[in-house]
Amino acid sequence: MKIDAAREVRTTCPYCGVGCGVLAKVAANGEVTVRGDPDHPANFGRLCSKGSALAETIDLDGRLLHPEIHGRRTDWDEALDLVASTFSRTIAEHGPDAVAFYVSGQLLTEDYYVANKLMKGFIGSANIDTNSRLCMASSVAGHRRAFGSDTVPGCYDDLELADLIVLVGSNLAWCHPVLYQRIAAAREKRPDMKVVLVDPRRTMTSDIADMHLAIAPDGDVALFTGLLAYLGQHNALDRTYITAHTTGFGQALFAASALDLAGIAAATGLGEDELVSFYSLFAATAKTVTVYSQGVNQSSSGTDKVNAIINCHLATGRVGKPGAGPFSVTGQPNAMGGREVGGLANMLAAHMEIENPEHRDRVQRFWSAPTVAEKPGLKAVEMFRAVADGRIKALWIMATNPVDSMPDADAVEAAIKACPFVVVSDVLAKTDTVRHAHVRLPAAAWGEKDGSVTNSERRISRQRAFLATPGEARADWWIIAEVAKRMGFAEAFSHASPADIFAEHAALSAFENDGARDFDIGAYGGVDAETYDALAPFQWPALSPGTPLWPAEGEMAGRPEGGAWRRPEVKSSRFFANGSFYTPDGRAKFIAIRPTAQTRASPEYPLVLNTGRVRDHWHTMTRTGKSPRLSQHLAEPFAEIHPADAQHFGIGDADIVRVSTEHGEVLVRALVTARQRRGSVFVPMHWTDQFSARARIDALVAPVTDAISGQPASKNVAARVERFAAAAFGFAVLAERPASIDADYWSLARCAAGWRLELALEADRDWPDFAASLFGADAPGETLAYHDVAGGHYRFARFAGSRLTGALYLAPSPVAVSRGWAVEQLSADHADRRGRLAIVAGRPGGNSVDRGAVVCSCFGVGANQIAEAVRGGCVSVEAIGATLHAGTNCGSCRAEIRTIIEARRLHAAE
Ligand SMILES: Nc1nc2c(c(=O)[nH]1)N[C@H]1C(S)=C(S)[C@@H](COP(=O)(O)OP(=O)(O)OC[C@H]3O[C@@H](n4cnc5c(=O)[nH]c(N)nc54)[C@H](O)[C@@H]3O)O[C@H]1N2
Ligand SMILES: Nc1nc2c(c(=O)[nH]1)N[C@H]1C(S)=C(S)[C@@H](COP(=O)(O)OP(=O)(O)OC[C@H]3O[C@@H](n4cnc5c(=O)[nH]c(N)nc54)[C@H](O)[C@@H]3O)O[C@H]1N2
Ligand code: SF4
Ligand SMILES: [Mo]
Repeated sequence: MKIDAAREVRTTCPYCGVGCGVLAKVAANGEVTVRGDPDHPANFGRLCSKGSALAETIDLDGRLLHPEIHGRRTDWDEALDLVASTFSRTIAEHGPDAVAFYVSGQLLTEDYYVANKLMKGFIGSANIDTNSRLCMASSVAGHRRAFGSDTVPGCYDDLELADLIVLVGSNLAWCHPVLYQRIAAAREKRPDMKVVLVDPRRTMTSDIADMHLAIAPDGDVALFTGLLAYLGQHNALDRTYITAHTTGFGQALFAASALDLAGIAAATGLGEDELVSFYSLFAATAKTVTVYSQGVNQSSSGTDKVNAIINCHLATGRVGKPGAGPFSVTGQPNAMGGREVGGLANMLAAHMEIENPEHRDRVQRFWSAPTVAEKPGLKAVEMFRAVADGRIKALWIMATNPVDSMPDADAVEAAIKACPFVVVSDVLAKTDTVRHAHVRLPAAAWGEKDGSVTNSERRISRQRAFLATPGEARADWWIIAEVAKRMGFAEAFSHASPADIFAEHAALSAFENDGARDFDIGAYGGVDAETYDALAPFQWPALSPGTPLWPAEGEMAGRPEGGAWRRPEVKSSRFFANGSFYTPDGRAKFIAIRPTAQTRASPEYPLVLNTGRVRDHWHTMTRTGKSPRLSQHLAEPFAEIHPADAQHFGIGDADIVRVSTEHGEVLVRALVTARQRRGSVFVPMHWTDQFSARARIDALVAPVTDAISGQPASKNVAARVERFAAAAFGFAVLAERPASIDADYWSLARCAAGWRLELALEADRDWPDFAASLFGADAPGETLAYHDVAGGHYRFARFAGSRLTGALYLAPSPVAVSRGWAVEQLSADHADRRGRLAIVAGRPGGNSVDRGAVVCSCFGVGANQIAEAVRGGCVSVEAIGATLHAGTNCGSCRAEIRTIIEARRLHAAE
């Protein structure tokens, strides 16, 4: 496609489900800049730290640029022929269920649509599942149980209109930062607005919370069944609504009342007074939105958690009203789009059901397909089990990294290795998954591809290319369609462009719909290329012209308030405002759920392992790991542990610890903090074999799933933590990435002029040898070394001309060298030889101040600098911003700045 370099291209951020609009521009010299799109209704110009750093992640370093078969470069024809013929042969010999696709919420809707069409309509199996199984499956199942459809009723405006926002298992400040900022801004305008946070950890999101309930792991079902019982006991029900619009209330209330308040307190680990304050606040506040995310979904009781929450909203009639409703916020940029096309193994396209013969028939006719899958396919965890035991013989993985992100990840890796035929489409040449592929297909990356994505509030936005596609990379939809053609389905996969595919997808959504299905974007059925190109963000539904604007009562189940989607002046739509739902009787269903307590800890594994995200990294770091800015916020994998537990297990801050479960172990840095709940340990999901010696946390996660949704319980695994007895600790900076690192613990992070490396070793080594292996034995340059054999200290620096190419510090205890200072030495000029000794000494020379751990990634401001400014009289986030700029660009670090200010204040008051 032709790229106009001078123009700013309107596109969408490829990270989280907030779906922020981005303006991207390529300057004449090729330099790319991005800024928030002021006109996009998700972000109105704001971007978080990850969105702001997008330009740093689009270089071609590490990109897969050519198709490969068994590691050998080949051309597209050979690669596509091999994929098509192997899939066809496997299907002919073993049936359609012997093949599978494992896809991703990071595919664009058009890619996803084609993949699903090929598997369900033409191969005739439903063995296509997606990483959304690990992410949104419990919400999908909960919505379908309650509403009869997978519908998110509300919109972002509701977060600004609410008087109470309950955040359950959501670290919004770090994971949906722009929504967090919208809430923070609304709260500043309306200080009466209340926020409650339900999370075992006191995350940065607690910065806007009036109440933090540090709930016991998986205590949520008890918390919300307890709330339903409380609403019943305190006359806080909307009886008119319950009678007119719902079924099953009696049984739900009865089941919920199984425990009294003391029982709920025991099951949630919360005080009765805390429970009553939360319950009475909820009861008294009509405009309440409950936002929930992975602390809810990723649980063996995930679907029940979702329905326990929805039950409370139905009982108070708080669904689909301005400022009120349950709100499942989606993680990936196109988690919602994937649900629309039916990318989950148990769904059909366009929100139709695989178990429904009428739906199957309709989809088959629409596609003119030879067949259609007749039963749900294997869900992710089952799918990889089937790969392991040989039932699945050909597997195609697209835009996801299961060797790192699936539970029981070592078993998943072994299954992939043993599978006779594995195809991976990815943008990178080397990930923990790509390395096992027989066929590697180079996909076009963000910035190069065209299509659409749907965000958490059902808003469809275009992603538009602003960069030329490098090498032989191709869009995912093209790759899939080419394979389909070679499998003999040319006619059905003759789409010429994403616009063509979108037009078909939109037409299917309206096909024989007549108000029976929530997902309807018939307004765009058969859309032409020009209209598609200019498509402004819009929310679904968007009905075809001619569909009645004002539905007759009972006819248009669940359609948004007053036909809002057709009135241009109404910017946001809500479902279910009229109280009718997509169930057969049009009523929402209460689900009877009994409160339960869930403990997994055992004497052998006395702690609960909780896993999740950090502010500046995205999943398996394939993109954020390229950005020096984003890599300095948290540069190492860590285990967050409460001080009392740390003491009990003999662990000091900055020790290396071994976290283990029945399934595996990792080595990570200990981060001792009272923000953690006692009895729990939190390890982020981001670090892979590409960035650390042994930190793939999913190797530790049990493949336990929710019985209804099949979603893994990634946040509650019985675990043990022990101090790793290191004989030596090390730190290094390197201009080039080392070819290999031979150490028990290592962690590598990108920095401005190279890499920084943390090390720990169980036994001493020959340190000069070690330095040679790290920096290359034959690399040219002058070296300086200092070796205190008795004291166990070793320091080494290498220079090429006036540049430092590497420095290494080893000691028997954690190395105290300033990281910020050492990193800066890689870009400094060292022509003056007298200064070089300071590098080996490892001390900041003279008057340079160590800025400490980086808090503000946009301006590179560290914790020590902020603390210093607080001492100097800056006592508000605004004052820090005025002095240091910190927190004044994307604002993602404002909560952390406030924490530093408060810690200093407390310190001063002591
Ligand atoms: N920076 C960043 N942002 C992201 C992503 C990223 O990788 N990095 N990924 C995106 C994706 S795909 C997703 S799905 C979202 C996820 O967004 P979130 O769900 O907000 O993120 P997590 O860190 O996975 O988990 C949220 C919280 O659940 C808590 N939790 C654990 N167990 C329980 C429990 O039993 N009950 C309750 N109530 N809480 C519990 C954890 O302590 C954690 O703080 O983030 C999206 N945004
Ligand atoms: N323990 C634990 N495990 C978890 C979670 C947790 O909280 N705890 N969270 C789960 C959740 S919610 C999620 S969403 C998953 C995420 O887990 P994954 O999906 O495995 O993680 P990513 O790093 O996003 O992987 C995306 C891959 O797609 C590639 N890619 C990027 N763009 C494109 C493209 O346009 N086309 C193609 N073909 N490839 C592309 C990237 O290089 C990368 O290899 O992890 C899940 N796993
Ligand atoms: S909040 Fe941040 S990561 Fe999410 S879409 Fe917006 S800019 Fe991207
Ligand atoms: Mo996710």
